[in-house]
Parts: sequence; C-alpha cells; structure tokens
Amino acid sequence: MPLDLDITRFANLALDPQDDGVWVVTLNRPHKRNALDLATVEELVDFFSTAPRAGVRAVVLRGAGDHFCAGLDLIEHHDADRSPADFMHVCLRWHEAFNKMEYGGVPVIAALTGAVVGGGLELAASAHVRVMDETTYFALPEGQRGIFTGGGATIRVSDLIGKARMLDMILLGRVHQGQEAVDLGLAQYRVEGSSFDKAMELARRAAENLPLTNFAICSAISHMQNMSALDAAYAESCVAGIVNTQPAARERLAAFADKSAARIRPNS
Ligand code: 1HE
Repeated sequence: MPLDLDITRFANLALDPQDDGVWVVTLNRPHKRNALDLATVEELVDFFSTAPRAGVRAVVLRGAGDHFCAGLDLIEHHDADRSPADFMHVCLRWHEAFNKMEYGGVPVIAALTGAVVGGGLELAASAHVRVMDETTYFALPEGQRGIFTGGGATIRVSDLIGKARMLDMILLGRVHQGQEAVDLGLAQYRVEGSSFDKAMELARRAAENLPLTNFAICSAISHMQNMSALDAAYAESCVAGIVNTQPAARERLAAFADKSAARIRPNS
C-alpha cells in the first residue's frame, strides 16, 4: 500500500515533488550552512524510509544557500556534552538515514555546491550520483576538530576514493576540488553552470526507468558489494529473475525486437 509523504511534517527539509515523480529535497538550514543536527537526521530517516513506498521515482538532494552541508552540527554537539553512549546512538541514527538512502531503491542524485565536508561528505557519499559545480569542495575536517567520522565515511568515502586518500583527507585536512575531485571519484559529474540543473536532468532521466529496475540498481548493487563474490552472483541471479521478467519490461523488450527502440550509439 502506498505510504503518505505529507510534506508539512518536515521542517528542516524542504520537499518539492515534481509531476514526473522526481522529488527535490533541500537541506534547509542555510544559516547553519545546513549542518546536520539531530532533528534534520530524523527527517532524513523519515523521508528516505517512506520514499520507496510513496511513489518517489528519483530524488535530487541539495543544500539551501551556498553550501551543500557543513557536516555534524558542532554547536549542538558541543552544547549537548554527550556521553559516549549518547553519541553512539546519534551515529546509529545517521547510519539509519544514510542506509535508507543508499539501500532504499530510489535513485538519489546529490547536487553539490560549496562545502561538502565531514558529515556532509558522508551524506553525499550515500547518494547514488554526485554532481559538483565550480564552487564545490570536499574535506574531512574531523582530524582538526578533535573528533572522528561517525556517519559512514570509513566505509563510503574510502569506497569512493580508496583508504590512502581518505586517510590523507582526514589526517591532514586535505581539500579536493575541481577536476581532481572528479578524477578521484568524489563526484561523477562536474558542471560549469548549475549542479542543481544537471542533477534534475539526471534525475528525470533515471525516473524514466521502470521503478523495479531502479529499485534493483539502487539497492541490490550496494547489498552485493557486501557479499562474497559467490553469494553476490547467487543474489544477482535472484534479483534478475524478478526484475528481468517483470510484466512492465515486456513493452520495452518488444520495442527492441520490432526495431522501434533507440539503439545505443557513441556520444557524438
Ligand atoms: C555551523 C557549522 C557546523 C557552520 N555546526 N554550526 N564540520 C566542520 O568542521 C565545518 C565547519 N564549518 C565551516 O568550516 C564553515 O562554516 C563553512 C566552510 C561550512 C562555511 O563558512 P562560512 O564563512 O560561509 O560560514 P560561517 O560564518 O563559518 O558559519 C555560518 C554559521 O553557520 C555560523 O553560525 P552563527 O550562528 O555564528 O551565524 C556557524 O557557527 C554555523 N555553522 N558550520 C554548527 N558544522 C557523525 S560525525 C561527523 C563529523 C563531522 O561532520 S566533522 C565536520 C564538522
């Protein structure tokens, strides 16, 4: 049964559903450079838990203002003076949100601008596609702040750029930007204009795929990365058994068979 995504229950996220099923999700605390406080993380959990069953076809995730996300709300963390157990539970909520994003089955395209730092990079790394513009830069300031990553950077950032480069970023505060960031794998796209416009274009294209196909792409691949090759191959065959025989695919396959479907050509 479809779930309800009532946008009025969200305060720190601004939600803007489009006609084609693409939802624009904006981190909406620009006065705090979209730092992630607990309330925002709970809204991310809520949205990304609900989206796969609410008819959301793709998500563009962006930050209001000049910066995508300044990471952990350091002021909230400072003022709360948390115990180790408290902060472990904070991190578990971050993981809940980011896992729902990565494994939820709905394509998430991050439109990056300005600072994508600390927990902001952990958030961006949980998206399936990252688009950066000329203002975007990536860093892990945890080393200098006297803290450590707690939102999955050890897994996702090292998956993107490798352990040695992640160590360099967090130990030495190295900042990556421009083409170098794309070459390292921090973003798949870099645009001179608006990363949001490009992300919308990509999200609309992804939303044209069948939802069950996108579910497999944006869930199964991540799950299979965590398995042995033997188990991943088995799981892949099970997923393909379901997805590749879905009734909705017959029309597309028939179009290929009757030569009305577009052929794949190199970029001109
Ligand atoms: C914040 C935060 C924040 C800004 N928590 N309030 N993250 C960091 O180490 C990054 C910290 N932030 C910055 O380096 C800069 O703020 C920015 C480069 C992102 C933006 O600079 P700028 O000059 O545009 O803004 P600003 O003047 O530094 O900040 C504007 C306001 O946002 C100010 O509040 P105000 O009330 O004084 O106006 C800042 O305090 C506030 N602000 N960033 C709280 N992060 C699960 S573990 C994850 C571990 C981490 O994420 S560590 C990385 C933390």
